[in-house]
Amino acid sequence: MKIDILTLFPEMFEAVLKESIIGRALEKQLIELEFHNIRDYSDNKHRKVDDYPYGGGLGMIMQCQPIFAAVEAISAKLGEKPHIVLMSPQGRTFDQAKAEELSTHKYLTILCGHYEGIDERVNEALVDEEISIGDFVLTGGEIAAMAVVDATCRLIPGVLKEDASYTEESFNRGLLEYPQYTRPPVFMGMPVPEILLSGHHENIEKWRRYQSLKRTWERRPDLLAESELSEEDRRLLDKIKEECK
Ligand code: 4GM
Repeated sequence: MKIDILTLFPEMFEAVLKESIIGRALEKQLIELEFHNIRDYSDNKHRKVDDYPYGGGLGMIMQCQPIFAAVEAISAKLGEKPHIVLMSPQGRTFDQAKAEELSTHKYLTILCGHYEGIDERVNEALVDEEISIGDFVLTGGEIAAMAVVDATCRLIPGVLKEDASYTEESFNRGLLEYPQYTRPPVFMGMPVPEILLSGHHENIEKWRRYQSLKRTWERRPDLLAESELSEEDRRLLDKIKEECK
């Protein structure tokens, strides 16, 4: 998969995406990232990329011309039109299912906005979908784009040590994770739950499933409606609900 990123601040990405797991995936050429400075595509002698909004109002709007030119250059280099995503607070909220969908594209282009927004004709003519990482406003789309790139790239086969599909498509899917512990067994008087030290794998699996269900019920009951629950899960859930009365 290749991801092209259109931004006014390409330097913002470097420190974040060259690190750790994504950095290794880049080295192994499992993914390719290319950053494009929108300003480089401005046909204005002052490299201007924004202007005042028609009809008046506060702030500046990103102009069509540099963005159209950048997309044209990317498409020409790829030999086809990539799937184009605009990061924006007006988009559909990003989630794991969207990350999985994006990870199947050969060519993805992510457009980061700035200022008070982007000329709507960019949306109409170029953008395939608008994505938001949550209901809040950022000064630019870059931080949102980094979250999308990270969540998408870790799903590409070979990027994680263990295949993400192994943990994420397994039965824990759709529920919150159970609590985890590592050494030492007691830290500042706080012990690790005894069952995890017992070596009894069947009981450990049961305990973890119970903890996942409990957390999901307590913190994100909305997720339970979408998750696939077994008879045993429903029995455990009834017990959890009974206990918190
Ligand atoms: C307006 C239009 C994304 C503002 C396009 C971007 C929040 C998110 C911006 C833009 C952003 C988000 C820049 N703020 N919630 N600001 O994903 O890219």
